[in-house]
Amino acid sequence: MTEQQGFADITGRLETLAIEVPSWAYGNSGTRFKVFGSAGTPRTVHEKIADAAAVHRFTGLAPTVALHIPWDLVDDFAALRVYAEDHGVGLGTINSNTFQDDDFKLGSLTNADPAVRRKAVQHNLDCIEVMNATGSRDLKIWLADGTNYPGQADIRARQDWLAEGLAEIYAQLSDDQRLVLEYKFFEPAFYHTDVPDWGTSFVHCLALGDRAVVCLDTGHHAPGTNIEFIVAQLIRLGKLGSFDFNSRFYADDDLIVGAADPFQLFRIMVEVIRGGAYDGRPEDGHSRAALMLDQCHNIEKKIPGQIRSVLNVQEMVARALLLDTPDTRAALAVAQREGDVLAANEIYMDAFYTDVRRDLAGFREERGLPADPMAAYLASGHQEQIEADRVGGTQAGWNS
Ligand code: PSV
Ligand code: MN
Ligand code: MN
Repeated sequence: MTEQQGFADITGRLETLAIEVPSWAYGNSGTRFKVFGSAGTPRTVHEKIADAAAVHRFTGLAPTVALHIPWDLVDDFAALRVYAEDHGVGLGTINSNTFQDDDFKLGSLTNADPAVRRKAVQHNLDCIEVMNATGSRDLKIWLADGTNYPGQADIRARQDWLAEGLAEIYAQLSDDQRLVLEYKFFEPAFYHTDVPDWGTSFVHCLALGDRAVVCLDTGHHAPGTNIEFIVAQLIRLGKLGSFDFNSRFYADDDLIVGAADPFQLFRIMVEVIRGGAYDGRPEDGHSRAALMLDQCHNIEKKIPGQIRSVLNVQEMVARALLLDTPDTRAALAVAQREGDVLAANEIYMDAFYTDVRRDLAGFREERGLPADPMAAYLASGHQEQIEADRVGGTQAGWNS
């Protein structure tokens, strides 16, 4: 098999790649040490959506943008939907936020105080109202809930409260909406977290029903965790709902996906494809996993940062699809069956090492897109234009 033939085999599947970008990637972000301002940063939700639309225009890869509530709160979400569609993108996942209100200091859905739990449930119900107006399918819940000290709280009772709160929220979803429960092993809580791992997310989703699924954020695991194994297992169980893609060197770094470890991104996409969660074959019980980004661009420009991110995903998806062409799949199956460890590994690594960049440039051109979206964006004058236009007002930040 030559590289050229291999690439020709995957273009149809590559065309279906869609990556959801987060509105908060366009706002200023930083660490607890400093949030740096940058020229051209959006001042409104509308400007964040316009930036997301620019990423889609140059890459053809990012047709939807996720919102975070209340960071992206507006009076009229139906009008925001029309605004987004006029710009060529749709509104995607609605992320609820119960981690920036003083009332949630000791927990939200898991708080010992029933009044606080009620407030947390209500916020999520409000988010479902937003979804009804935006036409969004997914409500994504990530909880900062946890404790810092052993004995601080009844960690078992908190699981029961969590189950009750989630059930109340789930009951309000329509038949075509999903609850997506994200896990994270630590931070901001340092002793225990109430949804720390895929197993905990899984058991809550299982109790809720078919439309409750797990979100896997690639930055939310202990170093050395075999994430692609979790991916394979969740797909087997029919519970992998979505990804929050980013990359990390140490903790939840939220860096550009594929920047730290492109091979890990490849391995993850191999399992997504292998499990049917890339193409989605509902007749075989496979639904597509939503591929989202959850990143912050603390020091680099935001739109180019997002362009680089979606291109990195496209590149690793292409290489992973190469492993799934009929001949290669058959050869790998033979090597695995025969216990030929080195041959199997060589076939796998061959796909990873295949340089698809030239083929991807041609693929884009054939579809009326720039061969090199990053260069085209930088040459377009768009960045200079928004930097000149967006003076005055308050720049949107990670929390506004
Ligand atoms: C938490 O670390 C998280 O990954 C959740 O997805 C939040 O919604 C997001 O980050 C905020 O950036
Ligand atoms: Mn996340
Ligand atoms: Mn995170």
